[in-house]
Amino acid sequence: MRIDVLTLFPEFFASLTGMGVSARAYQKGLWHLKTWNPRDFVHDVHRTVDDRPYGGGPGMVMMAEPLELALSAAKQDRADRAPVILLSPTGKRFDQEMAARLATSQGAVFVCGRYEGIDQRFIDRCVDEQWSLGDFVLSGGEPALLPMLDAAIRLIPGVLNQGDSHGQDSFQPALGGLLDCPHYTRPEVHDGQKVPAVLLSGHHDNIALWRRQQSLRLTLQNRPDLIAKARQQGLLSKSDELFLQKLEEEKR
Ligand code: 4GO
Repeated sequence: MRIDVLTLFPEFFASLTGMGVSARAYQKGLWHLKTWNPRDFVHDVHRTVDDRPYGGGPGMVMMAEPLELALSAAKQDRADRAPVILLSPTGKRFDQEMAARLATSQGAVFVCGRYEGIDQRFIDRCVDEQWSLGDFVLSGGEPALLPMLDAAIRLIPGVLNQGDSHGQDSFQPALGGLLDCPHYTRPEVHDGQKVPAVLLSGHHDNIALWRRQQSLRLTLQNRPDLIAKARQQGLLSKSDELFLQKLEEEKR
């Protein structure tokens, strides 16, 4: 996965290349990153990358030309047909499935906006897709892109050392798209709070059932939309349905 980013703030991405799982994977060459600063492609005295909006209104708009020059350089350097993806609150909502697809792809060229936004002519001519992290407005595309890249990088084969420790993550197909269950480690008693006894029992079927039911309980409580989706996709067993019915009855 090769990631190119058009950004006025390349330093944002130092956290991914410098710390934790993503940094180790970066050092191992499991993913690549190159940033392109539109400011490096303009040569007027003030190295201007923004201007006032036509039609008036508050704030500034990123100019098309510096972005196009930066994008041309990135595309020439990649020499593939990777999609150009703009981070925007009006884009398609990012999810685990998009992370997984990105992780096993050639990668993408991401465009991070600043100020009030980007000249629409750049978007019309150059952008293939628009992605959103969620229903909120940020001061730039960079803080939306960081978590998306983190989510994808940890899914690249070989990044997480233990077999596939992400098969059991929230939203992964193995869990039927449900939320993950709670986790516990030593000590057995922490400040009077015990670890649930079933997890100490060594009875693997009972443990699997408890975890599944915890996932169902948590998902019904916090994300009933995901229960409906799992049901639609035929990912809930007869035993899942009976347990959900019991939970609904407890509520009444
Ligand atoms: C992306 C970009 C929110 C998102 C952004 C999001 N805000 N929800 N702000 O993914 C153009 C200038 C958009 C600031 C940018």
